[in-house]
Amino acid sequence: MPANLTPQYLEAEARFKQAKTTQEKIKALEVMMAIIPKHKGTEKLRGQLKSRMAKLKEELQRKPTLGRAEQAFTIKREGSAQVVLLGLPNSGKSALFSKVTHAFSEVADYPFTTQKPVPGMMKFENLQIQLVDSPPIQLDHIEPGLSNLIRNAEALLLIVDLTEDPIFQMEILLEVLKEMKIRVVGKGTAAPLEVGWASLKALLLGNKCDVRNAMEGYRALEARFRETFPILPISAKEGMNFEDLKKEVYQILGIIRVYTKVPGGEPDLEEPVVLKKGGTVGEVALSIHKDFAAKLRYAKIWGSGKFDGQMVKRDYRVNEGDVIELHI
Ligand SMILES: Nc1nc2c(ncn2[C@@H]2O[C@H](COP(=O)(O)OP(=O)(O)OP(=O)(O)O)[C@@H](O)[C@H]2O)c(=O)[nH]1
Ligand SMILES: [Mg+2]
Repeated sequence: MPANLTPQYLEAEARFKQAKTTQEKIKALEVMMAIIPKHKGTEKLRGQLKSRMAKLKEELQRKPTLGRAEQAFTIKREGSAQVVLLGLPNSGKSALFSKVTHAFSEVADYPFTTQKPVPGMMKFENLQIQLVDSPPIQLDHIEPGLSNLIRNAEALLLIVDLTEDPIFQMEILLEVLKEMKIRVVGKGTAAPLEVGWASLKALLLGNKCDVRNAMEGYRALEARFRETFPILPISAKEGMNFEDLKKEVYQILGIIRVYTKVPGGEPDLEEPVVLKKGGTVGEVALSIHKDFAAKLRYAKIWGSGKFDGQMVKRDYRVNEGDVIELHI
């Protein structure tokens, strides 16, 4: 007997696949279990969902046995995305972090100042993006927990000091990431991953561009990496290029913002619904409430449609800035 899964179910399943943390997986699975059609054809699948849920809950129970060091490296995601700052000692990670987030992380002229990850929020237009400052990368020692911290994030900022052989620093960063089985993707899309590997988008930042001769380092860095990474020169100290930095971070995250409104009302442009590029009307509804997604009949759309207020179905792919009126 065919399962005849509904689009709502498939959306919830897509969420499940995208979920990164155990908690997120449980949440998505709950939705799947609630809306899966209950008939003979889905019996086996329902059984599988149930045992998957049991395993996830068990996993959650087990979590507190993580080592202390690893616990310190577990940062709860807040805002629209989590972005981790990585770099060698003294490259200026904490200086940048403190300036853009206004959260506190000690800055000092000696290396290994930062010993634990520190979260803070960076405002970009109407979004809050979480940045995580991290301890420095070294060739001979990888902090336990760092790999997980990175894998749970959406993107990386690779920070190099332009006054200290930036190409060499970047090579070390890439080497250490490779050891952790983390592939960084700058420009373009990468080939499929091998089992056990993770892939993250990354932006390369050449810091301390306020220092004399730093731009020489930048030009060398650019010549070497411009084909593979988006690169920006910045000065954490002087706040140079911060606007471009925020825009680039938004770009590499691959997310879009849409706005919902009620019939006859105005959209709240301060409260975007954030989706992955390619997200659908159905996903917009799901992000509001699972019942909403289940009952959705159609939507009206302003922005990317052929005309204002055009009627679209749940599988319609929304675009950045669209205003959507959901009808149930
Ligand atoms: N001139 C200049 N100095 C900077 C800049 N950013 C950071 N610094 C200096 O570089 C030193 C290291 O800065 P931190 O922000 O502590 O570097 P970090 O990468 O967090 O260092 P660790 O925590 O040890 O890994 C400090 O003396 C900062 O004042 C910059 O843009 N320009
Ligand atoms: Mg630091």
